[in-house]
Amino acid sequence: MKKALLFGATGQDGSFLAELLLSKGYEVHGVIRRSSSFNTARIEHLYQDPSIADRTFVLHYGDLTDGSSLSRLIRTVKPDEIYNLGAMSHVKVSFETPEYTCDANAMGTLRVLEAIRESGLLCKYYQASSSEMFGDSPPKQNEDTPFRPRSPYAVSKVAAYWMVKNYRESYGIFACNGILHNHESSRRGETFVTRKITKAIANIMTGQQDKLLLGNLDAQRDWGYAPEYCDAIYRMMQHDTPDDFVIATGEMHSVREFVELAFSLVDLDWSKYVVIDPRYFRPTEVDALCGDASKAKKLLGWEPKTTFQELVRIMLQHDLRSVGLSL
Ligand code: NAP
Ligand code: F7E
Repeated sequence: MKKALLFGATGQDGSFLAELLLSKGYEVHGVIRRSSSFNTARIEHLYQDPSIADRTFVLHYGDLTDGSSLSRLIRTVKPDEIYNLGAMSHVKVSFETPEYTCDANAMGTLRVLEAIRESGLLCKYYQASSSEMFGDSPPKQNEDTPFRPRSPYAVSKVAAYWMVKNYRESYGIFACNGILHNHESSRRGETFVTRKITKAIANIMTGQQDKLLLGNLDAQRDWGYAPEYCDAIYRMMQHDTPDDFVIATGEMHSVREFVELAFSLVDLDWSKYVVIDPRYFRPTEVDALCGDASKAKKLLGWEPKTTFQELVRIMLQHDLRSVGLSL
């Protein structure tokens, strides 16, 4: 039985990846942070009691800012594969907490790579790189597009990306960068724009909210469906050579289009509810991200399936159901 160690297990992608690895027969070790409130909602359905002798899902406390916890975990779990999905992942918040963002995202990556090197384990490593690294490099972005990061988050991810490449080249570690464009689901954090919109519509429909405050409606993103992107992550780690891959749908839509479509599905006029609030503008914006995933298609046989229209419907349906409504 293969063992996987998963940083960011409580996040959107971590929860889907844990499900995928368990379905493939892995023993999955998830790393969680101590929090004053519960942060395990997305993986509660996977929980296995510690008294189960042959349990396949095990949670450990750890933190990417705590090097000794990382070394200890790698030494004791002895994973075959490490997936580093842990990060301070909110671009706007990274402008407020730049030092912490770089510590967790860039130094955190270095700490894990160094712990692998020092352990001498032959274990594979996946890095959650991001399309944000492309910044204002025009679309379509592929593996050869220059990085022009526009936020502390993006800078931290660029540093981590190069660290991964350096450890691959210097020490022969099987280490991959997945350069994923935006991917969403019903488990998306509620402060990211897509989920903020679908949650707000459910609240508006039940009279719990009357306005939706948003920032830049003109930004364009390439939005895919998170479970499919986790399948791409897994495929990268099973490929015969370690490599870097862009994962994307190749289709771009504006925030305004997302808003229009989501409100139209419940027959509401979005312009009556949406208010532009400059607090949600970013000091520097990334205007247009759209990926070219032809390398992943060719080498991994990966292709996106869920369309933009289906994605909006899936997310909205979930949030409506949670308040007793349906499309
Ligand atoms: P997410 O929902 O925000 O999850 C982030 C995870 O990282 C959570 O489990 C979080 O724990 C954990 N974490 C945060 N700081 C940590 C620290 N100091 N030590 C250990 N764990 C820490 O993000 P996601 O959408 O699943 O994305 C997964 C990864 O892919 C992230 O690295 C993100 O930057 C990257 N990415 C995401 C997208 C996207 O569109 N979703 C695209 C490209 C790249 P808590 O639950 O305790 O907060
Ligand atoms: O913003 C605009 C905002 O926060 C998308 C992360 O997963 O994907 C994500 O980063 C766009 C931006 O995602 C609001 O200005 C307008 O242009 O949903 P978002 P993001 O910044 O693209 C990348 C690939 C990652 O790697 C990140 O980890 O929407 N926008 N109004 C707004 N954004 C938010 N959050 N809230 C608003 O009210």
